[in-house]
Amino acid sequence: RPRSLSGVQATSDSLHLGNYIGALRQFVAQQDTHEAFFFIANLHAITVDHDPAELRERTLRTAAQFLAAGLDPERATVFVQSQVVAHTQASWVLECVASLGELRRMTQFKDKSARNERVSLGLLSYPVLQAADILLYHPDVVPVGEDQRQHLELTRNLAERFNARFGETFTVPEPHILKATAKIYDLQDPTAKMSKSSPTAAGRIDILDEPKAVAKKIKSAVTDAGTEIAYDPEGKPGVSNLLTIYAALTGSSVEALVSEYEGRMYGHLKVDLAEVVVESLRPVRERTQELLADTAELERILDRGAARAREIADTTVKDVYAAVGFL
Ligand code: AQP
Repeated sequence: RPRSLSGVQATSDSLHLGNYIGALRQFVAQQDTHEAFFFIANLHAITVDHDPAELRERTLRTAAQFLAAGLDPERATVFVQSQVVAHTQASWVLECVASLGELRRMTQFKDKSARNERVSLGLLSYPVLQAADILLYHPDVVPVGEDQRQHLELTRNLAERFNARFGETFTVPEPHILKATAKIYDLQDPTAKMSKSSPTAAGRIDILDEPKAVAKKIKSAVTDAGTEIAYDPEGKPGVSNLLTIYAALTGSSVEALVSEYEGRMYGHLKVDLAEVVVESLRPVRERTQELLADTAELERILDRGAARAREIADTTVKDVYAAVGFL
């Protein structure tokens, strides 16, 4: 089986619909076709100011949402990043392979450093830790959203550079970005990606939102002054985003939806989509709440996941240390 690996940051109480469609659902699909490793990135979560109690809570909540969305700890290895020390060990070595210039050029660093008053060194080296996260497991594919393409490219470059200098050690991974769902947009600003850190929650649907709130957000989604329901991301970004979400959650094609809604109004599409989203998220929200009622069991699952992850990651670190000349 090919191996798949990806992670999600523990930076919010609830994942959003972009994380769910762009990442989580791909994870769930891959647990049957791949040897799958999915982790909660808590080391990455401290690159910007954070509250320790909140981080602890969010780590568990993110894990609960992984499982509630359908990840099965028997079929996929689900773990917390900080519990596998190899990630930080490999990261240091890769930091010495990466250059300051290439890290400064990362779009996410430029955005986030402009938004934060205090810019930590970790915010700059973040993509190197991400490269370590990935390369430790020799994955064949890394399922992510479009926003991660540049970091994936850096990971590939670092792997190639390391291999050229110190001998074949890392597998050069391929991104797995599903074109149709790679970028879900903000409902209030359909030219911006739906994001945990968007200024208002009105444009973002959280997995754990109450059904009423979900319906309200969809009904007030920004569209355009026209009336035709058509897929045209340039001219009709709002409507196109609604169609993308609808298609992703129901499995029907955008073309089929466009012909189904021919001659109908935006309001009809929104009412139906609200129903689709509410019903898709309902079981995930309910299961998350159940899982969070017994965090001891959740922590046991994560301990087992970390033990399995360590078996692979520790072996890679040994190879890396030997390759660079550590005793
Ligand atoms: N809008 C999106 N559409 C499709 N995929 C998305 N992802 C994020 N937003 C969208 C994918 O979700 C995975 C986990 O995200 P993360 O926690 O690593 O990413 P993030 O970039 O921190 O998420 P946010 O919401 O955008 O937070 P901020 O605003 O802090 O940057 C990744 O695979 C990501 O591609």
